[in-house]
Amino acid sequence: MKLYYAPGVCSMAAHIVAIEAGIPLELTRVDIRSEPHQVEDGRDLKQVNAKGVVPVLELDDGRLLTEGIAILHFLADLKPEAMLTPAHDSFERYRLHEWLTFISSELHKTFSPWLFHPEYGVQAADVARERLRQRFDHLDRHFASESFLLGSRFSIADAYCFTIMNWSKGRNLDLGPWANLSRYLSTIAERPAVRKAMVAEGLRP
Ligand SMILES: N[C@@H](CCC(=O)N[C@@H](CS)C(=O)NCC(=O)O)C(=O)O
Repeated sequence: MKLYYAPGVCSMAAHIVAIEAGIPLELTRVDIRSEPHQVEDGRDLKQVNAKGVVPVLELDDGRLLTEGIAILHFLADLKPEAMLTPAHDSFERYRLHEWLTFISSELHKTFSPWLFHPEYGVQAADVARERLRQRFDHLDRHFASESFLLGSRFSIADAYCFTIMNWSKGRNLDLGPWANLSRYLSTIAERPAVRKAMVAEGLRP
């Protein structure tokens, strides 16, 4: 299987989950700063995914899966023994969806595009930062008593949350005031799978 990725962006969640689950992935790098976004083999990303974004998972039979959350579920379901998602018939499964939706709509799409595209302007960036700070409050309250988003066990939601929260660096969002959230992120950063993914993507030595 092949993961189309760009270093440090939302595709890193799928990369982390694959390593956590012991699923070998071939990594195909995409330059999302170039226009059009160029795949390392020279193709325009839109030839792979008409939506023009990563992540894209290419299965061995050639089928393509897009949308990060769908890819995270797919990978976790390939290796249920890794227990990266709660059982299908459990209430916890809905908690997982609750967190994944929160990360996607409240964190991911508030960081990006508002804090990544200067053309939106300083005012839009300030509004986005304020919205994010409120979301950080919510996470910080949660991590006052819980180790992971689902309580005591790491899940695909943590891989996604860590990946997006890692964008705070360099976005004028000092996480100092959110001590519980900061502790959580430091713990996740030291997981072997997370370290391995970050090293492979050139984010740490
Ligand atoms: N809805 C998509 C969004 C993916 C997305 O926003 N990918 C970003 C990187 S985090 C991207 O490829 N951006 C390039 C662009 O917008 O041109 C998902 O959740 O997978």
